[in-house]
Amino acid sequence: MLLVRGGTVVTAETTGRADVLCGADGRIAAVGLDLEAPVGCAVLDAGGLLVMPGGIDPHTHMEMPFMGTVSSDDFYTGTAAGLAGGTTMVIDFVIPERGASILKAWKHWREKAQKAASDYGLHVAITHWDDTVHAEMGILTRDCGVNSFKHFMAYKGALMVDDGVLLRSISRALELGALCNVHAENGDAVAYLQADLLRKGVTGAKGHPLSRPPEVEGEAAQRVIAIAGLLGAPLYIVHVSTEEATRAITEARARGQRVYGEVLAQHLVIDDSVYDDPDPLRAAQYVMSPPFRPRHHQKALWAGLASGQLQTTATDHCCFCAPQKSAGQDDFTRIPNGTPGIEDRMSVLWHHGVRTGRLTMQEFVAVTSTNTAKIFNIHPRKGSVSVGADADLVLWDPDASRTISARTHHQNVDYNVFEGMEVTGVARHTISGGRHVWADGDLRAVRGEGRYVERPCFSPDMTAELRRAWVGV
Ligand code: DUC
Ligand code: ZN
Ligand code: ZN
Ligand code: ZN
Repeated sequence: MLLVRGGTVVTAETTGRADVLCGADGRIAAVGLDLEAPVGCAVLDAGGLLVMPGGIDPHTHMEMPFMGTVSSDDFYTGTAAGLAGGTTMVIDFVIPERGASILKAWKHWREKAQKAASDYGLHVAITHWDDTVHAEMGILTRDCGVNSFKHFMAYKGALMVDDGVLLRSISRALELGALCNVHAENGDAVAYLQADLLRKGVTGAKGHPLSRPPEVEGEAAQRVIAIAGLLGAPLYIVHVSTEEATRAITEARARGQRVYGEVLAQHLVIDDSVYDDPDPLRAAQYVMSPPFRPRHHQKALWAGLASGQLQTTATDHCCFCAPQKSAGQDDFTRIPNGTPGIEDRMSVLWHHGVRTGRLTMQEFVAVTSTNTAKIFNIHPRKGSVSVGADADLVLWDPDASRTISARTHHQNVDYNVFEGMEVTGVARHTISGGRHVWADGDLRAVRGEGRYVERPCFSPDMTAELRRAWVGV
Protein backbone atom coordinates (compact mmCIF):
# COMPACT_ATOMS: atom_id res chain seq x y z
CA MET A 1 0.00 0.00 0.00
CA LEU A 2 1.10 3.53 -0.66
CA LEU A 3 -0.26 6.81 0.70
CA VAL A 4 0.40 9.86 -1.45
CA ARG A 5 0.15 12.66 1.08
CA GLY A 6 -0.15 16.41 0.88
CA GLY A 7 -0.44 16.96 -2.87
CA THR A 8 -2.91 18.83 -5.02
CA VAL A 9 -5.02 16.43 -7.05
CA VAL A 10 -5.72 17.67 -10.57
CA THR A 11 -8.17 15.81 -12.77
CA ALA A 12 -9.87 16.79 -16.01
CA GLU A 13 -12.77 18.07 -13.90
CA THR A 14 -11.43 19.47 -10.63
CA THR A 15 -8.41 20.68 -8.68
CA GLY A 16 -8.06 20.41 -4.90
CA ARG A 17 -5.94 19.29 -1.98
CA ALA A 18 -6.28 15.57 -1.25
CA ASP A 19 -4.34 12.52 -0.19
CA VAL A 20 -4.57 9.39 -2.33
CA LEU A 21 -4.37 5.91 -0.81
CA CYS A 22 -3.27 3.20 -3.22
CA GLY A 23 -4.48 -0.21 -2.06
CA ALA A 24 -2.60 -3.50 -2.11
CA ASP A 25 -4.70 -4.54 -5.11
CA GLY A 26 -3.19 -1.75 -7.24
CA ARG A 27 -6.32 0.33 -7.19
CA ILE A 28 -7.13 3.62 -5.52
CA ALA A 29 -8.64 2.82 -2.11
CA ALA A 30 -9.40 6.34 -0.90
CA VAL A 31 -9.14 10.00 -1.94
CA GLY A 32 -9.62 12.67 0.71
CA LEU A 33 -8.13 15.10 3.16
CA ASP A 34 -5.88 13.89 5.99
CA LEU A 35 -6.11 10.17 5.26
CA GLU A 36 -4.57 7.87 7.85
CA ALA A 37 -1.78 5.57 6.68
CA PRO A 38 -2.79 1.98 7.49
CA VAL A 39 -0.19 -0.08 9.39
CA GLY A 40 2.73 -0.98 7.14
CA CYS A 41 1.72 1.49 4.43
CA ALA A 42 4.50 3.46 2.73
CA VAL A 43 4.02 7.23 2.63
CA LEU A 44 5.10 9.43 -0.24
CA ASP A 45 5.28 13.16 0.44
CA ALA A 46 3.60 15.02 -2.42
CA GLY A 47 3.94 18.47 -0.84
CA GLY A 48 4.24 21.09 -3.58
CA LEU A 49 3.39 18.53 -6.27
CA LEU A 50 0.36 17.98 -8.48
CA VAL A 51 -1.14 14.50 -8.37
CA MET A 52 -2.63 13.65 -11.75
CA PRO A 53 -3.84 10.56 -13.61
CA GLY A 54 -0.87 8.90 -15.30
CA GLY A 55 -0.50 9.81 -18.94
CA ILE A 56 -1.93 7.52 -21.60
CA ASP A 57 -0.19 7.50 -24.97
CA PRO A 58 -2.80 6.18 -27.42
CA HIS A 59 -0.36 5.78 -30.30
CA THR A 60 2.95 3.89 -30.06
CA HIS A 61 4.86 1.38 -32.20
CA MET A 62 7.13 -0.76 -30.03
CA GLU A 63 9.33 -3.31 -31.83
CA MET A 64 7.35 -2.88 -35.01
CA PRO A 65 8.63 -4.46 -38.22
CA PHE A 66 8.48 -1.57 -40.68
CA MET A 67 10.20 -0.50 -43.90
CA GLY A 68 12.74 -3.31 -43.81
CA THR A 69 13.72 -2.95 -40.16
CA VAL A 70 12.23 -3.08 -36.64
CA SER A 71 11.63 -0.09 -34.36
CA SER A 72 14.30 -0.05 -31.67
CA ASP A 73 12.29 0.45 -28.49
CA ASP A 74 10.70 -2.82 -27.44
CA PHE A 75 7.72 -3.14 -25.13
CA TYR A 76 9.99 -3.09 -22.08
CA THR A 77 12.34 -0.22 -22.91
CA GLY A 78 9.59 1.87 -24.48
CA THR A 79 7.08 1.54 -21.66
CA ALA A 80 9.83 2.01 -19.05
CA ALA A 81 10.81 5.28 -20.74
CA GLY A 82 7.14 6.24 -20.66
CA LEU A 83 7.04 5.68 -16.90
CA ALA A 84 10.06 7.96 -16.47
CA GLY A 85 8.06 10.68 -18.20
CA GLY A 86 4.79 10.13 -16.33
CA THR A 87 3.03 7.93 -18.90
CA THR A 88 1.51 4.83 -17.32
CA MET A 89 -0.27 3.26 -20.27
CA VAL A 90 0.17 2.95 -24.01
CA ILE A 91 -2.11 1.71 -26.74
CA ASP A 92 0.13 0.12 -29.37
CA PHE A 93 -0.79 -1.13 -32.83
CA VAL A 94 -0.97 -4.71 -34.04
CA ILE A 95 0.17 -4.46 -37.67
CA PRO A 96 -0.72 -7.67 -39.55
CA GLU A 97 0.97 -8.34 -42.84
CA ARG A 98 -1.42 -7.92 -45.71
CA GLY A 99 -3.35 -11.14 -46.21
CA ALA A 100 -2.42 -12.52 -42.78
CA SER A 101 -4.79 -13.46 -39.97
CA ILE A 102 -5.47 -10.40 -37.79
CA LEU A 103 -6.20 -12.71 -34.87
CA LYS A 104 -2.83 -14.46 -35.17
CA ALA A 105 -1.14 -11.07 -35.45
CA TRP A 106 -2.89 -9.92 -32.27
CA LYS A 107 -1.66 -13.07 -30.46
CA HIS A 108 1.86 -12.39 -31.71
CA TRP A 109 1.75 -8.80 -30.42
CA ARG A 110 0.45 -10.04 -27.05
CA GLU A 111 3.49 -12.30 -26.81
CA LYS A 112 5.87 -9.47 -27.67
CA ALA A 113 4.17 -7.24 -25.13
CA GLN A 114 4.57 -9.69 -22.22
CA LYS A 115 7.67 -7.70 -21.27
CA ALA A 116 5.84 -4.37 -20.95
CA ALA A 117 6.63 -2.43 -17.77
CA SER A 118 3.40 -0.42 -17.91
CA ASP A 119 -0.16 -1.35 -18.73
CA TYR A 120 -1.00 -1.46 -22.40
CA GLY A 121 -3.82 -2.00 -24.86
CA LEU A 122 -3.73 -2.94 -28.54
CA HIS A 123 -5.45 -1.43 -31.58
CA VAL A 124 -5.52 -3.82 -34.56
CA ALA A 125 -4.74 -2.59 -38.08
CA ILE A 126 -6.85 -3.74 -41.02
CA THR A 127 -4.52 -4.01 -44.02
CA HIS A 128 -6.74 -6.00 -46.41
CA TRP A 129 -10.31 -7.25 -46.58
CA ASP A 130 -11.81 -10.74 -46.84
CA ASP A 131 -14.29 -12.95 -44.98
CA THR A 132 -11.67 -13.99 -42.45
CA VAL A 133 -11.01 -10.38 -41.47
CA HIS A 134 -14.77 -9.86 -41.10
CA ALA A 135 -15.03 -12.88 -38.81
CA GLU A 136 -11.87 -12.16 -36.83
CA MET A 137 -12.94 -8.59 -36.11
CA GLY A 138 -15.85 -10.24 -34.31
CA ILE A 139 -13.56 -12.50 -32.28
CA LEU A 140 -11.18 -9.67 -31.40
CA THR A 141 -13.97 -7.47 -30.11
CA ARG A 142 -15.81 -10.27 -28.29
CA ASP A 143 -12.94 -12.22 -26.74
CA CYS A 144 -9.76 -10.15 -26.92
CA GLY A 145 -10.50 -6.74 -25.47
CA VAL A 146 -10.01 -4.88 -28.76
CA ASN A 147 -12.40 -2.01 -29.45
CA SER A 148 -10.50 -0.09 -32.12
CA PHE A 149 -9.25 -0.85 -35.63
CA LYS A 150 -6.62 1.15 -37.49
CA HIS A 151 -6.47 1.94 -41.22
CA PHE A 152 -3.63 3.40 -43.24
CA MET A 153 -4.70 5.52 -46.20
CA ALA A 154 -0.97 5.86 -47.02
CA TYR A 155 1.97 3.43 -47.55
CA LYS A 156 0.82 2.27 -50.98
CA GLY A 157 1.82 -1.30 -51.76
CA ALA A 158 2.31 -2.09 -48.08
CA LEU A 159 -0.20 -1.12 -45.40
CA MET A 160 -2.51 1.11 -47.45
CA VAL A 161 -6.19 0.28 -47.84
CA ASP A 162 -8.50 1.75 -50.47
CA ASP A 163 -11.94 3.27 -49.98
CA GLY A 164 -13.63 -0.10 -50.56
CA VAL A 165 -11.80 -1.61 -47.59
CA LEU A 166 -12.47 1.49 -45.50
CA LEU A 167 -16.21 1.24 -46.20
CA ARG A 168 -16.37 -2.45 -45.31
CA SER A 169 -14.21 -2.18 -42.23
CA ILE A 170 -15.82 0.94 -40.80
CA SER A 171 -19.23 -0.57 -41.37
CA ARG A 172 -18.21 -3.84 -39.67
CA ALA A 173 -16.68 -1.95 -36.73
CA LEU A 174 -19.89 0.01 -36.30
CA GLU A 175 -21.87 -3.22 -36.19
CA LEU A 176 -19.53 -4.50 -33.44
CA GLY A 177 -19.44 -1.30 -31.40
CA ALA A 178 -15.78 -0.58 -32.17
CA LEU A 179 -14.09 2.66 -33.21
CA CYS A 180 -12.03 3.11 -36.37
CA ASN A 181 -8.69 4.94 -36.33
CA VAL A 182 -7.30 6.31 -39.53
CA HIS A 183 -3.89 7.50 -40.71
CA ALA A 184 -5.12 10.13 -43.16
CA GLU A 185 -2.73 10.74 -46.05
CA ASN A 186 -3.59 10.09 -49.71
CA GLY A 187 -1.18 7.23 -50.46
CA ASP A 188 -1.62 7.45 -54.23
CA ALA A 189 -0.70 11.13 -54.18
CA VAL A 190 2.33 10.39 -51.98
CA ALA A 191 3.53 7.61 -54.32
CA TYR A 192 3.08 9.87 -57.35
CA LEU A 193 4.94 12.78 -55.75
CA GLN A 194 7.74 10.53 -54.45
CA ALA A 195 8.38 9.11 -57.93
CA ASP A 196 8.25 12.58 -59.46
CA LEU A 197 10.76 13.97 -56.93
CA LEU A 198 13.17 11.06 -57.36
CA ARG A 199 12.99 11.46 -61.13
CA LYS A 200 13.94 15.10 -60.71
CA GLY A 201 16.93 14.10 -58.59
CA VAL A 202 15.49 15.07 -55.20
CA THR A 203 16.82 12.16 -53.11
CA GLY A 204 17.51 13.72 -49.67
CA ALA A 205 15.26 14.03 -46.63
CA LYS A 206 13.97 17.35 -47.95
CA GLY A 207 11.98 15.30 -50.46
CA HIS A 208 10.00 13.72 -47.63
CA PRO A 209 7.82 16.75 -46.74
CA LEU A 210 7.61 17.71 -50.43
CA SER A 211 6.07 14.32 -51.18
CA ARG A 212 3.51 14.70 -48.38
CA PRO A 213 2.25 18.29 -48.50
CA PRO A 214 -0.66 19.41 -46.28
CA GLU A 215 -3.21 18.87 -49.07
CA VAL A 216 -2.37 15.16 -49.04
CA GLU A 217 -3.49 14.97 -45.42
CA GLY A 218 -6.41 17.37 -45.85
CA GLU A 219 -7.87 15.40 -48.75
CA ALA A 220 -7.62 12.06 -46.96
CA ALA A 221 -9.13 13.48 -43.78
CA GLN A 222 -12.09 14.91 -45.71
CA ARG A 223 -12.56 11.66 -47.63
CA VAL A 224 -12.59 9.37 -44.60
CA ILE A 225 -14.83 11.79 -42.71
CA ALA A 226 -17.26 11.61 -45.63
CA ILE A 227 -17.10 7.80 -45.66
CA ALA A 228 -17.67 7.54 -41.90
CA GLY A 229 -20.42 10.14 -42.21
CA LEU A 230 -22.35 8.22 -44.81
CA LEU A 231 -22.14 5.09 -42.65
CA GLY A 232 -23.10 7.01 -39.50
CA ALA A 233 -19.95 5.76 -37.78
CA PRO A 234 -17.69 7.56 -35.31
CA LEU A 235 -14.10 8.12 -36.38
CA TYR A 236 -10.72 8.83 -34.75
CA ILE A 237 -8.04 10.45 -36.90
CA VAL A 238 -4.52 9.82 -35.66
CA HIS A 239 -1.67 12.35 -35.79
CA VAL A 240 -3.52 15.37 -37.16
CA SER A 241 -0.70 17.66 -38.28
CA THR A 242 -2.29 20.34 -40.48
CA GLU A 243 -4.76 23.17 -40.33
CA GLU A 244 -6.51 21.51 -43.30
CA ALA A 245 -7.26 18.29 -41.37
CA THR A 246 -8.13 20.26 -38.23
CA ARG A 247 -10.63 22.27 -40.24
CA ALA A 248 -12.15 19.12 -41.75
CA ILE A 249 -12.66 17.68 -38.26
CA THR A 250 -14.05 20.93 -36.88
CA GLU A 251 -16.55 21.24 -39.73
CA ALA A 252 -17.66 17.62 -39.38
CA ARG A 253 -18.22 18.09 -35.65
CA ALA A 254 -20.24 21.22 -36.37
CA ARG A 255 -22.45 19.05 -38.61
CA GLY A 256 -22.97 16.70 -35.67
CA GLN A 257 -20.56 13.99 -36.77
CA ARG A 258 -18.56 12.27 -34.01
CA VAL A 259 -15.02 12.71 -35.25
CA TYR A 260 -12.06 12.78 -32.88
CA GLY A 261 -8.56 14.05 -33.59
CA GLU A 262 -5.19 13.19 -32.05
CA VAL A 263 -2.14 15.48 -32.07
CA LEU A 264 1.49 14.45 -31.61
CA ALA A 265 3.67 16.37 -29.15
CA GLN A 266 6.33 16.52 -31.89
CA HIS A 267 4.06 18.29 -34.40
CA LEU A 268 3.08 20.89 -31.80
CA VAL A 269 6.60 22.24 -31.35
CA ILE A 270 8.86 21.17 -34.23
CA ASP A 271 8.54 22.65 -37.73
CA ASP A 272 9.74 21.66 -41.19
CA SER A 273 12.99 23.62 -40.96
CA VAL A 274 14.52 20.42 -39.52
CA TYR A 275 14.70 19.02 -43.06
CA ASP A 276 17.13 21.81 -44.03
CA ASP A 277 19.83 20.42 -41.75
CA PRO A 278 23.08 20.25 -43.77
CA ASP A 279 23.87 16.92 -42.11
CA PRO A 280 21.77 14.39 -44.08
CA LEU A 281 21.60 11.97 -41.17
CA ARG A 282 20.28 14.66 -38.83
CA ALA A 283 17.62 15.57 -41.39
CA ALA A 284 16.71 11.87 -41.75
CA GLN A 285 16.09 11.62 -38.00
CA TYR A 286 13.03 13.80 -38.47
CA VAL A 287 11.50 11.69 -41.21
CA MET A 288 8.12 10.62 -39.94
CA SER A 289 4.67 10.64 -41.48
CA PRO A 290 2.94 12.98 -41.52
CA PRO A 291 6.07 15.14 -41.75
CA PHE A 292 6.90 18.27 -39.80
CA ARG A 293 5.02 21.27 -41.15
CA PRO A 294 5.46 25.00 -41.67
CA ARG A 295 5.01 26.75 -38.35
CA HIS A 296 1.51 28.17 -38.93
CA HIS A 297 0.02 24.68 -38.67
CA GLN A 298 1.11 24.49 -35.03
CA LYS A 299 -1.21 27.37 -34.22
CA ALA A 300 -4.16 25.44 -35.62
CA LEU A 301 -3.23 22.33 -33.62
CA TRP A 302 -2.92 24.22 -30.32
CA ALA A 303 -6.22 25.98 -31.03
CA GLY A 304 -7.81 22.63 -31.80
CA LEU A 305 -6.71 21.21 -28.46
CA ALA A 306 -7.74 24.31 -26.51
CA SER A 307 -11.17 24.43 -28.14
CA GLY A 308 -11.80 20.71 -27.71
CA GLN A 309 -12.04 20.07 -31.47
CA LEU A 310 -8.92 17.88 -31.11
CA GLN A 311 -9.07 15.71 -28.02
CA THR A 312 -5.94 13.66 -27.43
CA THR A 313 -2.17 13.90 -27.56
CA ALA A 314 0.13 11.04 -28.49
CA THR A 315 3.63 10.48 -29.86
CA ASP A 316 3.43 7.80 -32.59
CA HIS A 317 6.56 6.67 -30.71
CA CYS A 318 8.49 4.71 -33.34
CA CYS A 319 12.27 4.76 -32.89
CA PHE A 320 14.99 4.05 -35.42
CA CYS A 321 18.70 4.49 -34.61
CA ALA A 322 21.26 6.14 -36.89
CA PRO A 323 22.25 2.97 -38.79
CA GLN A 324 18.57 2.30 -39.50
CA LYS A 325 17.84 5.88 -40.59
CA SER A 326 20.92 5.88 -42.83
CA ALA A 327 19.36 3.13 -45.00
CA GLY A 328 17.73 5.92 -46.98
CA GLN A 329 20.73 8.12 -47.59
CA ASP A 330 20.38 7.92 -51.38
CA ASP A 331 16.59 7.73 -51.46
CA PHE A 332 14.37 9.49 -48.91
CA THR A 333 11.54 7.02 -49.57
CA ARG A 334 13.64 4.31 -47.88
CA ILE A 335 14.23 6.17 -44.62
CA PRO A 336 12.22 4.31 -41.98
CA ASN A 337 9.46 6.66 -40.89
CA GLY A 338 9.19 7.47 -37.21
CA THR A 339 10.43 9.51 -34.27
CA PRO A 340 10.73 8.91 -30.53
CA GLY A 341 8.64 10.86 -28.04
CA ILE A 342 6.98 8.80 -25.30
CA GLU A 343 9.29 9.97 -22.50
CA ASP A 344 8.91 13.66 -23.24
CA ARG A 345 5.27 14.14 -24.30
CA MET A 346 4.02 15.21 -20.86
CA SER A 347 6.84 17.71 -20.23
CA VAL A 348 6.57 19.18 -23.73
CA LEU A 349 2.81 19.58 -23.33
CA TRP A 350 3.18 21.18 -19.91
CA HIS A 351 5.94 23.54 -20.91
CA HIS A 352 4.54 24.66 -24.25
CA GLY A 353 0.88 24.20 -23.33
CA VAL A 354 0.23 25.03 -19.69
CA ARG A 355 3.08 27.44 -19.02
CA THR A 356 2.27 29.50 -22.09
CA GLY A 357 -1.40 29.69 -21.08
CA ARG A 358 -2.61 27.72 -24.10
CA LEU A 359 -4.04 24.99 -21.86
CA THR A 360 -5.27 24.93 -18.28
CA MET A 361 -3.97 22.26 -15.90
CA GLN A 362 -7.27 20.42 -16.21
CA GLU A 363 -7.17 20.56 -19.97
CA PHE A 364 -3.65 19.15 -19.77
CA VAL A 365 -5.02 16.15 -17.86
CA ALA A 366 -7.84 15.81 -20.38
CA VAL A 367 -5.60 15.80 -23.44
CA THR A 368 -2.80 13.68 -21.97
CA SER A 369 -4.97 11.04 -20.28
CA THR A 370 -8.70 11.34 -19.60
CA ASN A 371 -10.01 11.96 -23.12
CA THR A 372 -8.12 8.93 -24.42
CA ALA A 373 -9.56 6.80 -21.60
CA LYS A 374 -13.06 7.97 -22.50
CA ILE A 375 -12.75 7.60 -26.26
CA PHE A 376 -11.27 4.10 -25.97
CA ASN A 377 -13.75 3.08 -23.26
CA ILE A 378 -11.47 2.45 -20.29
CA HIS A 379 -12.65 5.38 -18.17
CA PRO A 380 -12.88 5.66 -15.15
CA ARG A 381 -10.53 2.70 -14.62
CA LYS A 382 -7.91 4.80 -16.43
CA GLY A 383 -7.62 8.57 -16.72
CA SER A 384 -9.16 9.37 -13.35
CA VAL A 385 -8.19 9.74 -9.70
CA SER A 386 -11.15 8.05 -8.05
CA VAL A 387 -11.86 5.18 -5.71
CA GLY A 388 -11.67 1.88 -7.60
CA ALA A 389 -9.62 3.29 -10.48
CA ASP A 390 -6.21 1.80 -11.24
CA ALA A 391 -3.59 3.53 -9.07
CA ASP A 392 -1.77 5.04 -12.06
CA LEU A 393 -0.55 8.45 -10.99
CA VAL A 394 2.05 11.00 -11.89
CA LEU A 395 3.32 13.36 -9.18
CA TRP A 396 4.12 16.43 -11.18
CA ASP A 397 6.51 19.21 -10.26
CA PRO A 398 5.23 22.22 -12.19
CA ASP A 399 8.28 24.33 -11.38
CA ALA A 400 11.18 21.93 -11.88
CA SER A 401 13.10 22.08 -15.15
CA ARG A 402 15.12 19.63 -17.17
CA THR A 403 16.94 19.65 -20.47
CA ILE A 404 15.79 16.95 -22.87
CA SER A 405 18.66 14.92 -24.29
CA ALA A 406 19.48 11.51 -25.74
CA ARG A 407 22.36 11.43 -23.24
CA THR A 408 19.93 11.16 -20.35
CA HIS A 409 16.72 9.73 -21.80
CA HIS A 410 15.65 6.11 -21.21
CA GLN A 411 14.37 5.45 -24.74
CA ASN A 412 16.37 2.86 -26.68
CA VAL A 413 17.35 5.23 -29.47
CA ASP A 414 20.47 7.27 -30.13
CA TYR A 415 18.88 10.69 -30.63
CA ASN A 416 16.00 12.81 -29.40
CA VAL A 417 13.93 15.12 -31.61
CA PHE A 418 13.64 17.54 -28.68
CA GLU A 419 17.42 17.53 -28.05
CA GLY A 420 18.48 20.55 -25.99
CA MET A 421 14.94 21.73 -25.26
CA GLU A 422 14.67 23.09 -21.73
CA VAL A 423 11.28 22.23 -20.26
CA THR A 424 9.69 23.28 -17.02
CA GLY A 425 7.25 20.71 -15.66
CA VAL A 426 8.71 17.35 -14.69
CA ALA A 427 7.37 13.97 -13.56
CA ARG A 428 8.94 13.57 -10.09
CA HIS A 429 7.27 10.29 -9.22
CA THR A 430 5.24 7.82 -11.22
CA ILE A 431 2.97 5.22 -9.68
CA SER A 432 1.80 2.38 -11.88
CA GLY A 433 -0.79 -0.03 -10.50
CA GLY A 434 0.12 1.20 -7.00
CA ARG A 435 3.85 0.54 -7.52
CA HIS A 436 6.33 3.39 -7.16
CA VAL A 437 8.20 2.94 -10.44
CA TRP A 438 9.84 6.34 -10.96
CA ALA A 439 11.26 8.04 -7.90
CA ASP A 440 12.90 11.36 -8.58
CA GLY A 441 15.32 10.10 -11.22
CA ASP A 442 15.41 6.49 -10.09
CA LEU A 443 13.67 4.23 -12.65
CA ARG A 444 12.35 1.08 -11.00
CA ALA A 445 10.39 -0.24 -13.96
CA VAL A 446 10.02 -4.01 -13.91
CA ARG A 447 9.95 -6.08 -17.06
CA GLY A 448 6.62 -7.84 -17.42
CA GLU A 449 4.77 -5.95 -14.69
CA GLY A 450 2.51 -4.21 -17.19
CA ARG A 451 -0.89 -5.76 -17.74
CA TYR A 452 -2.94 -6.03 -20.90
CA VAL A 453 -5.96 -3.77 -20.54
CA GLU A 454 -9.07 -5.15 -22.19
CA ARG A 455 -11.17 -2.46 -23.76
CA PRO A 456 -14.81 -3.40 -24.04
CA CYS A 457 -16.81 -2.43 -27.09
CA PHE A 458 -19.74 -0.13 -26.95
CA SER A 459 -22.93 -2.08 -27.56
CA PRO A 460 -24.03 -2.44 -31.21
CA ASP A 461 -26.52 0.31 -30.54
CA MET A 462 -23.51 2.51 -30.19
CA THR A 463 -25.07 5.71 -31.39
CA ALA A 464 -27.06 6.36 -28.25
CA GLU A 465 -24.45 4.89 -25.96
CA LEU A 466 -21.57 6.84 -27.42
CA ARG A 467 -23.52 10.04 -27.02
CA ARG A 468 -23.80 9.37 -23.31
CA ALA A 469 -20.30 8.05 -22.77
CA TRP A 470 -18.47 10.65 -24.77
CA VAL A 471 -20.23 13.76 -23.60
CA GLY A 472 -17.70 16.49 -23.17
CA VAL A 473 -14.92 14.78 -25.07
N1 DUC B 1 4.28 7.10 -39.33
C1 DUC B 1 5.51 7.06 -38.85
O1 DUC B 1 6.23 8.05 -38.93
N2 DUC B 1 5.95 5.90 -38.31
C2 DUC B 1 5.15 4.78 -38.11
C3 DUC B 1 3.95 4.74 -38.92
C4 DUC B 1 3.48 6.04 -39.38
O2 DUC B 1 2.37 6.17 -39.84
ZN1 ZN C 1 0.40 6.86 -38.97
ZN1 ZN D 1 -1.46 25.92 -44.74
ZN1 ZN E 1 1.63 5.36 -36.04
